[in-house]
Amino acid sequence: DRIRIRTALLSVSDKTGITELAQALIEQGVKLLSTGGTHKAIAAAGLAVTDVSEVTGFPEIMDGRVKTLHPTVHGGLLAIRDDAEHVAAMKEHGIEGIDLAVINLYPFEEVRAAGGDYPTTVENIDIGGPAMIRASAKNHAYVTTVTDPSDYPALIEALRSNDGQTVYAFRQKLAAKAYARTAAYDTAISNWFAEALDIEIPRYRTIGGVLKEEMRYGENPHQSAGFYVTGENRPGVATAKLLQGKQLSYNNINDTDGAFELIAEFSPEKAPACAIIKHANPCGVATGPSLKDAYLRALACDSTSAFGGIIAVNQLLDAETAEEIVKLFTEVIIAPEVSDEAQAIIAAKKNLRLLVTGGLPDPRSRGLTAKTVSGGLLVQTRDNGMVEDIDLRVVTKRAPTPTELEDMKFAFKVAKHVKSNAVVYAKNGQTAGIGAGQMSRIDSARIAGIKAEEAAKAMGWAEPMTKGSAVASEAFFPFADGLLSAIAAGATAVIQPGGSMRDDEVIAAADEHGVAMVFTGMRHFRH
Ligand code: 93A
Repeated sequence: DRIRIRTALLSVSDKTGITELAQALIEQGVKLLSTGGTHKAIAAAGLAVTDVSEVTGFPEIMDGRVKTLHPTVHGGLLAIRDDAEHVAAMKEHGIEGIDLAVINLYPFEEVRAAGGDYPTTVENIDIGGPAMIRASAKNHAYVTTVTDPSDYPALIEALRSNDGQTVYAFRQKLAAKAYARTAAYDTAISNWFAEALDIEIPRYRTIGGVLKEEMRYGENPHQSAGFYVTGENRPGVATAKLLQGKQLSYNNINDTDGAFELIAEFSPEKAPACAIIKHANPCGVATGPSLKDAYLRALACDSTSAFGGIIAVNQLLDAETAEEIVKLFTEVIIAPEVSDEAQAIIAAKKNLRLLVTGGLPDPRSRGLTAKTVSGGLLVQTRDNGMVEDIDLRVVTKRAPTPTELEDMKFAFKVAKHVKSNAVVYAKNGQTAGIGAGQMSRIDSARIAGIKAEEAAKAMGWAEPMTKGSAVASEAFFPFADGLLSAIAAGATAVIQPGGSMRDDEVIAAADEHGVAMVFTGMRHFRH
């Protein structure tokens, strides 16, 4: 159960805490072996350390590509200490046991996240490190494997309190972590290839990440949760800078991601745009002549739900917009950039979190989404589909007017980010009513209509904005009823994927009411 550590191999890219650890190991009488850079760091602290090439009798070659990949090292890590044959082999080949491997890997994830060029990223694929981690972790009956500098204090404490020994349970836990580390590492490499080559999901494509922060709880207080970064080079909530406010919760992160991915659909070159999100669904989205107008127009759609919401904007957050935002209780703001003045205004609201991403994600770029099911993992490419003008097919007698067409496209973009069944009314680049997450499409259409009426009351408008609006449905109308409900609410133009068995019935209903309808041929389910 207890194994005394006599020899340790230290090979780390992240040198954090390495000299302190080396010092503590020496105090326990441990002999240290190390690779080039790590050796240099430890020796520079005046500590006794042997270069691993002295042990292997082989120099580091090929720019360090081969430094520890040697039978002397791997034999030392893998030998079963009480197996007569293994012991004989060690003797015969002059192999000494290595009882502790302290390894952290070339910073592949960091290089990838920083958008390193192809050859640099490839060169940062560590081979010897994972090999040693996996070897020593396999042999956890005898060998201790440490892959994370944050575990050094626990190791030091374990050795000090156990007379220089580690116990089996401790080594087991570290072994489990070791394989999680190499798995996450290889996942990052594989996903980087997929991204760089723009290829489809091959059989073994995986999802993995490195803990960014532990959350106080998950979706509910009795659930534990953590936020992991995958290293994907994509501006968003995972890599954003929190300029102020307390840590984001699990739900905040989920909602903020939804908000930012939605707003990224709206090019800042075309118009300032703002989205307000609640429970991962937008409760208002709008463009405007200014960002302030866009915010106010988004807010007008459903000012009740916007309370405690999450706001995303598609360009620099300016002072006049910030002035408006702080008037209402908001949980999080996420923006590509923020002006100093706007930041100062937001600073007055201590609890309001402000996230800055440095840019917008490309809605067309490939990526993965994942969801667990019992005993499985559902992985798919991100919904990066975007409907182009050329995809649109007018199916009614009346073609949409240019204004209707703009509103249709706007509404369909928003609908893509609304939980199914999604029905979105829009007018003049502003959502007029959003129906989300219902089990039948007609209910979503009705709810969106009701919300629009409530908004009109709240804003003191003569009529709901659905009058003369365009309506989008993220999937086809299976029956004419949903469409008729939208027409009753005042929609004059409809955009939907089409493809229902009853398309003819739906088209006939549209024609009967002089409504223009286009099919996109693309569906945006979101569950
Ligand atoms: O290029 S490698 O894949 N080849 C190796 O044989 C090897 N052995 C250790 N990279 C290798 N390492 C890695 O070097 C370790 O995982 C660690 O990240 C790094 C430490 O190098 P240095 O001590 O020279 O800074």
